[in-house]
Amino acid sequence: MGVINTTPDSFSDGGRFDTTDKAFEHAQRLISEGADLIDIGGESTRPGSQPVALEEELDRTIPLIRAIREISDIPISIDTNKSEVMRAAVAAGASIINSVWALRLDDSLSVAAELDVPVCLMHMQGTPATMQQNPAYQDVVAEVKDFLAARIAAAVDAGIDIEKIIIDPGFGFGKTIEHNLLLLKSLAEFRELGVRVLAGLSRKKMIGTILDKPADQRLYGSLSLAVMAAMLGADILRVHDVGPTADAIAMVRALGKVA
Ligand code: 8Y4
Repeated sequence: MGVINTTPDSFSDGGRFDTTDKAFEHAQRLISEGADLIDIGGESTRPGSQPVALEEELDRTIPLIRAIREISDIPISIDTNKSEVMRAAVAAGASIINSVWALRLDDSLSVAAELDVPVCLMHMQGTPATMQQNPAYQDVVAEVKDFLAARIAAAVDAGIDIEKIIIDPGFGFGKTIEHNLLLLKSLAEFRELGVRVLAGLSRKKMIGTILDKPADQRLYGSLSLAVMAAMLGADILRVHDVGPTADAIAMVRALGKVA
């Protein structure tokens, strides 16, 4: 899964068209590098980030989804927590909902069920604004697993087909570096919940902390974590660097093909 950020500060200081245009070019690049799906988000969920207004989020994502749909059949996931954005994105051609709130906000669970598309349910402790202030767990793996089991049950109850559910431990979302490492080490356990597992580790702070490097120098650290996650059974990797990750994962796959 290749990541496209549509927040203006991450791409340009120009207007809306400029931002959408650059995001579209980036999408074309990710597709050419071998992405199997593309994640589009219009609301920053970085630590400390503030919510974005509905109209702004729609403006950032919907024209981009339409533009990608005109050139490719690649599945598009919409990273949003607003049911209005879910509806508009699916109408525009998105086919997966990525919810860092695990569909806990407003009517998002029932709307996702109604839209009848695959959903990614992610664990987060707290809210994006405050989650990194004091992350605390008794047993991070057990608690994240219990949370995801409960959200799978809620989604199935709401009418979402179990085959359409993807879970994600939510690396960096209300977790210290030690919590993140414990979750990664135990990633294989999440498969016991019986649905596909997504891991988002690319360029994250844990890499920066361990390597003492800024976000633009975290490629090798990201590739190392992508290989580990793949070997531990992750089905989908959410990454910024699609081409390099595709090579790294092709090597993991080769290992899986020999006795
Ligand atoms: C540099 C670049 C440093 C990006 C940090 C970041 C996940 C996610 C995000 C994830 C799922 C991010 C929307 C955070 N992470 N969705 N979204 N899983 N399902 N930070 O791990 O990429 S945004």
